[in-house]
Amino acid sequence: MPRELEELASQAFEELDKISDPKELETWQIRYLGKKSPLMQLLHSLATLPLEERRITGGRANEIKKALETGLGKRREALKEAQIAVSLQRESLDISLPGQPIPLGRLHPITQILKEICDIFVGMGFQVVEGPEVEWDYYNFEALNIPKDHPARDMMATLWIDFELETGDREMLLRTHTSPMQIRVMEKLRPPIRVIVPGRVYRHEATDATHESMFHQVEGLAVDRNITLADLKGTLFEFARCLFGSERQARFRCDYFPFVEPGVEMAIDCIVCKGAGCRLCGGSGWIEILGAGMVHPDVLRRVNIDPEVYTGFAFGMGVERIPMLRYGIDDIRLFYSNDLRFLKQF
Ligand code: FA5
Repeated sequence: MPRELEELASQAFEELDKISDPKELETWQIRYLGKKSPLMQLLHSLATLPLEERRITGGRANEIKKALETGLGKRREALKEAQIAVSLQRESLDISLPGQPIPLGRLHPITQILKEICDIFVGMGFQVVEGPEVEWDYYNFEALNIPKDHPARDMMATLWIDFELETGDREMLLRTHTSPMQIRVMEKLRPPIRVIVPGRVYRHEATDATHESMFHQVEGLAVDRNITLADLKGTLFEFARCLFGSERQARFRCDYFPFVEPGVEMAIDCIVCKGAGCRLCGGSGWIEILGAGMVHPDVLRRVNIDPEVYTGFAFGMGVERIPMLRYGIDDIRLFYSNDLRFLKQF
């Protein structure tokens, strides 16, 4: 038996020296030190041996078992260290390499211009408020002197919300302009009022180079004693100067909106053709950016503001047309076509 034991031990050590993989080491452990291994079987059967043989064989078997266990521990440690060395080698970090650039997002050009517009008016003492995009017919039309069947409703093709009142009236819509906020603000605040309202508006119309079905407006409203058309003109011309610089031309012309009297439109000379006429300005040399006027006395009365005491001006500008004018962008649809090559320029 001792001879077989010695042979088993030398075979085990020989194999152990060659092991280079943790899985193989496990197999080795089962084979030589596992419950069913010859060595363990021998140790279990010692009791059946005669005393003297038991002493000699048992002593040597235990020595071999200990030596195998020590060898296993050492091999396991060596394999672990080798593994760490390999992964350190693989994951080595070259701190002299240049860093990976993190791609930075940016604000949409319309968000940027909205912020700029608001900053200019805040600098003039206006307060920024926001309102709902889903609006009642009353605020979008009725309270602004546009009753049902009024021809001015045709000026803004409306997207109605499929929602029926018990009366059968379809009275909810996507606001066609930011002017309903004039009423909402005057219902809440008493003069002096100076607010601007940035936000999205929707129209059911065919798109072209200067028209979108969803676009942005900024409404402005000032109500106080002694406000005149000169205040409106001064405010808007100063705004145009801040935004476009003093070399650009601004033009005021008469226009009609049922909720102002008198009504005007303001246009800026076309940056692309410098007034000669092109696709962007539809050949006129000018691009209309806003409608405006003095708040109609009937509108003031509707919100219990006495038009004999107070007057006000209001304006509503198309936001997309401003970066178009500034950068010579000749198609409004570029803003919403999600083309990063276009958007990344701003
Ligand atoms: C109005 O929306 C009025 N609420 C403006 C107003 C406010 C007048 C207060 C008086 C007092 P208008 O429909 O003209 O008016 O639109 C105002 C501006 O929005 C236009 O000058 C134009 O710059 C822009 N705009 C109008 N329709 C579109 C469209 N489909 N796409 C992009 N911009 C548009």
